[in-house]
Amino acid sequence: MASLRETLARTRTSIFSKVQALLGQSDITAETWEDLEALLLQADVGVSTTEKLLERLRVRANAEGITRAERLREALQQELRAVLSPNGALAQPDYARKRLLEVILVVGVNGSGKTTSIAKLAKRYRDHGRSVLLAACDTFRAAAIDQLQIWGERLGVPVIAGAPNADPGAVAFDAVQAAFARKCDTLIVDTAGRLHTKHNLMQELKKVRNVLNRAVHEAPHQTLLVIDATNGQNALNQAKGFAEAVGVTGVILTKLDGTPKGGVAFAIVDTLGIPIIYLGTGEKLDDLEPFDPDAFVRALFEND
Ligand SMILES: Nc1nc2c(ncn2[C@@H]2O[C@H](COP(=O)(O)OP(=O)(O)O)[C@@H](O)[C@H]2O)c(=O)[nH]1
Ligand SMILES: [Mg+2]
Repeated sequence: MASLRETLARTRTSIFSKVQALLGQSDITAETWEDLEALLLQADVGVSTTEKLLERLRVRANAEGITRAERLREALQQELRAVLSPNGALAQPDYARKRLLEVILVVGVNGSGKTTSIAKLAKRYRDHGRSVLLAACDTFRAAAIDQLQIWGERLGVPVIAGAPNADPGAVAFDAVQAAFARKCDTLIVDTAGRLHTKHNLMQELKKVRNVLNRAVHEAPHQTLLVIDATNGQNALNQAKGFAEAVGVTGVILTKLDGTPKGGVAFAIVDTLGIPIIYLGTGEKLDDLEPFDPDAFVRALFEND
């Protein structure tokens, strides 16, 4: 399993090492602010979150009499951490069994890493003693069903699937019945990320959600949105669509390992107001880790 430090290597070496250098042993000048803004934007922190961060730092610099760049760096790290954990509370994954059947709905655009993340989640829940069942509700592509079934076989986790183009709501319904019959306590539902139109996709996801909700009290108990970090700011617009259609309780941010756009994590939490629960750090089963805001910011500012 890759360390967070390795996962964020590209974001750090291409951008945050420059922030480090900028906020070194020197006095703050007008240029310091301009360069800092440019670097945050390059890291895909996004315009509104970058402005918010700079405003807070300016207020603090005035109030606390900060004139040295190295003190501004400390303040920046604090503010970055604050962005990632807005309520001060950590959104940690919880594997304790609280109900007969916990339903986790996973949504996101095609290729974002849903199916892979579901396999990783299934392994985690299983390793925590949970009995997992998977539902292949991405019936739009036959390959998507096969992919989930292959992961299921590798993990020894049952997969409920329908025929290609089957009604995803019907598959979801069957999966709930199968979960009860087999006394499984965790149902993870894979969904399509692309249909003929975005409207169709959102309608289909709402339908799956409603089927789950009618079949299991308060389901889905988690709705996780998978976001591909390499999409940077574009991912934010997609995310808004999913959040409006099905409600999203948490984000799995994938492919951080291959991108300098790791700053998108700040934009996601700040502009969507949705916590990041996990990071995808590679393509293997163990490449998923609970999101830790402090460790994340620390890894961005480590020395290479
Ligand atoms: N490097 C990297 N690749 C990932 C990660 N998560 C998924 N992938 C890859 O992204 C591609 C699409 O993943 P998939 O799960 O099929 O996406 P889906 O269409 O949303 O179900 C696959 O090649 C995965 O191996 C990650 O965290 N890091
Ligand atoms: Mg898939």
